[in-house]
Amino acid sequence: MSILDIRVLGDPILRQATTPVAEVTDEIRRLVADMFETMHHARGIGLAAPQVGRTERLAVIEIDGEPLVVINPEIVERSSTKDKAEEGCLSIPDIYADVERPKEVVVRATDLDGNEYEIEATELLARCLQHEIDHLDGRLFLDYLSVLKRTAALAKWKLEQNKYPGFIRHTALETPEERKRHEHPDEEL
Ligand code: K1U
Ligand code: ZN
Repeated sequence: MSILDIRVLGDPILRQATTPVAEVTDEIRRLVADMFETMHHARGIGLAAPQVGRTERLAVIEIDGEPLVVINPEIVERSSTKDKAEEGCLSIPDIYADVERPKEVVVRATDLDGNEYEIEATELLARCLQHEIDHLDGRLFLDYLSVLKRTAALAKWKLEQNKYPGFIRHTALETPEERKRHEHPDEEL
């Protein structure tokens, strides 16, 4: 398994729509294993293929030790009730903002055995699924912010982005101090 580089804001791949996975092959399973390893190393709760420079429509999530692989995911139902909570993004390190999203969603996806399934999600899982599916459609959480908040977030990012030449975050090379700095402020090691 390998820790992959993560593409950061400014890399055009983060704005491209992905291509559905035609067949779940061993190559797809290897990509998924590498994405889990990368997500764990970066201390995230989700990771979508474009974030590691790939165009396949798939993402991985792990919340409370429960791994979830979503291949070709689609949201088939959204609650009308909305919820606002803070989000971060491994492709926009150190920038956080409150985002309003449907509180509950039903997602249809394919698993690693090639079987279709549906998952009803609430709370953080619902939020994370929406965040990852947005990545697969070329959307980022910044797109939901007011002009004022987006401008402030982008101004902060301007000060950070020179740390990532070529829009690449060399995840495997980050020192323990850097990894700790990128953690969400509420998180404890
Ligand atoms: O896709 C990504 O960039 C991963 C992202 C997923 C995510 C976090 C928060 C809400 C929705 C989706 C992260 O894992 S960011 C790091 C993180 O663990 C975190 C940040 C803010 C709140 C909770 C967790
Ligand atoms: Zn993200």
